[in-house]
Amino acid sequence: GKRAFVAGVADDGGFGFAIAKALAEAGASVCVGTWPPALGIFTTILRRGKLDESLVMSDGTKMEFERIYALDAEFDTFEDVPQEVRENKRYKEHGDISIQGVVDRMKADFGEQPVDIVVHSLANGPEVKNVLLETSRKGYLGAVGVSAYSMVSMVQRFSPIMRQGGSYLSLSYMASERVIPGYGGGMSSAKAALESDTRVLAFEAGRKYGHRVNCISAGPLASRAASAIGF
Ligand code: ZID
Repeated sequence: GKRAFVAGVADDGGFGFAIAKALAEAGASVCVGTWPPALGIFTTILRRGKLDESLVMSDGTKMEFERIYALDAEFDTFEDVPQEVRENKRYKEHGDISIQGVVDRMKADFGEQPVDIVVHSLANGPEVKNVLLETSRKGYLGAVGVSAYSMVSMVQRFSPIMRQGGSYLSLSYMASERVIPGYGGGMSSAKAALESDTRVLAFEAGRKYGHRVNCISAGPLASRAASAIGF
């Protein structure tokens, strides 16, 4: 069977959860990556059965996540994680929450080439509520770092542990191509970068590893992230 890693699942309301479920329905084992600040609540609601209804698959069985890894896609390696973040109460029990940290954990848990499908379903823009005209350099680079570079880093780091013929998917938004007021803080820039990077990464990772890289420009979904910005 195939194994998928879906980064960006912290409840049952977003694209990541829906994609994880569709992959499970198709017979894949599914591991997810969850942002440390959201991980405590996610595991609690899972444990208390609050997601049980959403977890029921079409054959009546309940989807199980094979693993839930703590992941902060702002960091490529543990060396990149600042001391104050390492010591933060939401982080310290999880150790290496970087992208490479998840890669290393998956190797330890499942062996040298444990994954076929990697889904990037995460984004964050600290200044998303600011129009671009009022976005700081820090806010802009923060949005691009978490929402776009994280995909570059994931393709770099997961490819050595991804089987031949494996596949990446990320999620974009049309605000990369057209002016959509309200999608600020450099998020429109991040999605433009993500889409361009998808083409370049598909070329490079296709040649180097035989892996595919795709990006879907999604329609509207009232996820936590979208609701937070009033979309
Ligand atoms: P979600 O809240 O389910 O997922 C986002 C996840 O990212 C959450 O679990 C966060 O905890 C996680 N996250 C944030 N920061 C980090 C970090 N540093 N490290 C690790 N994880 C982190 O929301 P979602 O399902 O909306 O988002 C999933 C993907 O879909 C993102 O890339 C979105 O940009 C993308 N997307 C969503 C929508 C939407 O409607 N929900 C649209 C397009 C793309 C969209 O906004 N018309 C109007 C709006 C839209 C489309 C059409």
